Amino acid sequence: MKRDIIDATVVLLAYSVASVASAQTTQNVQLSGAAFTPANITITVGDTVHWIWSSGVHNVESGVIVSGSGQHDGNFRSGDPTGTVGTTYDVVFNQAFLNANPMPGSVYPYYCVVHAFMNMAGSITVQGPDCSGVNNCSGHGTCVAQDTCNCNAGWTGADCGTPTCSGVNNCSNQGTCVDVDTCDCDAGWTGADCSMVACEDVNNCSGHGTCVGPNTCLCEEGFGTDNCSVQVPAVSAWGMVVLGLVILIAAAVVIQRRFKPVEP
Ligand SMILES: [Cu+2]
Repeated sequence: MKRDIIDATVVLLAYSVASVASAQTTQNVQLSGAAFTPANITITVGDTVHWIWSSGVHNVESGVIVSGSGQHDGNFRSGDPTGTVGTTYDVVFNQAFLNANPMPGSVYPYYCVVHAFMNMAGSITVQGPDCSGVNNCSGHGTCVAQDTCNCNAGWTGADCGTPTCSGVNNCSNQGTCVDVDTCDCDAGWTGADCSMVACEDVNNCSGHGTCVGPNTCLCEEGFGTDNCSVQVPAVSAWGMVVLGLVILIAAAVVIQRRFKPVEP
């Protein structure tokens, strides 16, 4: 019992791996009596339809039956009718075929010319490739093959889910690209491309300095600390003049006292 479950699991796993790995498949259609079996099939771009003559005299011709007779549209034809059992005919419905033989909705009707009067007909509906494995290209690209996206400008990644910032110098390596050409700049940097210095973490230099580096202020005279918010004593020009005068007067007094003539 347990062994059976394990075996079934292995088979299921092998099957799912195989169905993922083989992107392009072949669909068989039997020709017998006065019918194609199965008559109407849906395939994916790149798939092959493989017709097999099982019994009777038939051919495969694209087109529709009008009033019991086939109207060939020129898309594909197996050749003249044959009754040789085991005869096969293949058509690969790849993108090149679809481009060369476009049909509304990529639906390809066909018939057997011998049994058109008995309405022996079929159709092949060709669907685009499936990109559900890559989030359907995230709405930012075109599914060009099984789980293969062609991303729109501004987007990258297997699922086209990653924005690019090539239009803003990739954020100058000083920020994170968060949307198409939209940067979230690192601390100390600003601008669309994060190339300009910012001082937002040092109160923009408190209005008393210049931002000269990332969160680095050059304070104007009279202000100090990292954010230039603290007033510091400044030696002004007038201060220097007053200080000079005081020194001169003091020196004069000292000199006068030293060389003062001795009182008789
Ligand atoms: Cu036929």
